[in-house]
Amino acid sequence: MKDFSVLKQTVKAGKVADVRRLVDEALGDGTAAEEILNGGLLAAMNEVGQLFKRNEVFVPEVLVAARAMKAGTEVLKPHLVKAGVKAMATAVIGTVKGDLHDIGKNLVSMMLEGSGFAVVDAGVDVAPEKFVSLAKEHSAKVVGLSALLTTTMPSMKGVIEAFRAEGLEVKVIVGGAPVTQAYCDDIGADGYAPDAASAAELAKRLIA
Ligand code: B12
Repeated sequence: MKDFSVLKQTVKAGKVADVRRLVDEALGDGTAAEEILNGGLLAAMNEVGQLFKRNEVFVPEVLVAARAMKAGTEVLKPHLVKAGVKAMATAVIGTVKGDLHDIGKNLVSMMLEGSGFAVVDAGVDVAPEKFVSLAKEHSAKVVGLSALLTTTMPSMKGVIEAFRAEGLEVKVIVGGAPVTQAYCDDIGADGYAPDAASAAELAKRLIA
């Protein structure tokens, strides 16, 4: 595995232009986009998450790092998507009603695209009816729901009920920091994944 320590440090420091340049250079050296994503950008964000948990950094630092990570992922995106060739199915993804957190949702969206899905991003604060109408409009096979607040998690159940009421054949997957496999089972979702890479694997498995 390539040494991504400089890239990780630069993400953590929030240096947007430098992150873009380093990602570009790594691609130029022939490093696979997925390796840069996992070993550099996501690894750096993961470390920031650990520091945040231990109260060694605070929300502003997390946001600054997330912005730099996002800039890096934008450089990678066309390469990740290219690797996935033709879209095998459409996925609709969004953050549930009342919830404005979108960093994790955007990562999942990107990994889904990287795995060959066409992704319709419903955005944040998405009402159940909106998920249903977008899934219908785009004939989605997978719908991804993200929630970062314990207060907005129950809205996931509402979305699942809305889909079941319509009798739509979609696989609903759920995730976000407070969501667990137990919660997924409890609300009758089709699957749960703890991170973006496993979310994409799960989605592929569910439609296979
Ligand atoms: C950044 C952040 C913010 C930013 C959001 C910016 C943005 N554009 O997203 C801002 C500052 C706006 C914010 C606001 C608030 N926040 Co906030 N925020 C965070 C923070 C620090 C990081 C979240 C994050 O982006 N993590 C990084 C990403 C990569 O991780 P992730 O989202 O978990 O996603 C991964 C997985 O969960 C999974 N995944 C995610 N979605 C999905 C979906 C599917 C389908 C699947 C399969 C997988 C999956 O894959 C992702 C990638 O690996 C967390 C703390 C934390 N440790 O989580 C608090 C946190 C979530 N926030 C919290 C709170 C309380 C708030 C506010 C209410 C604060 C306030 N008083 O105003 C508001 C709420 C606004 C709202 N209505 O949503 C609390 C929630 C507590 C709780 N028990 O509910 C937390 C836990 C902080 C804390 N310890 O108190 N926040």
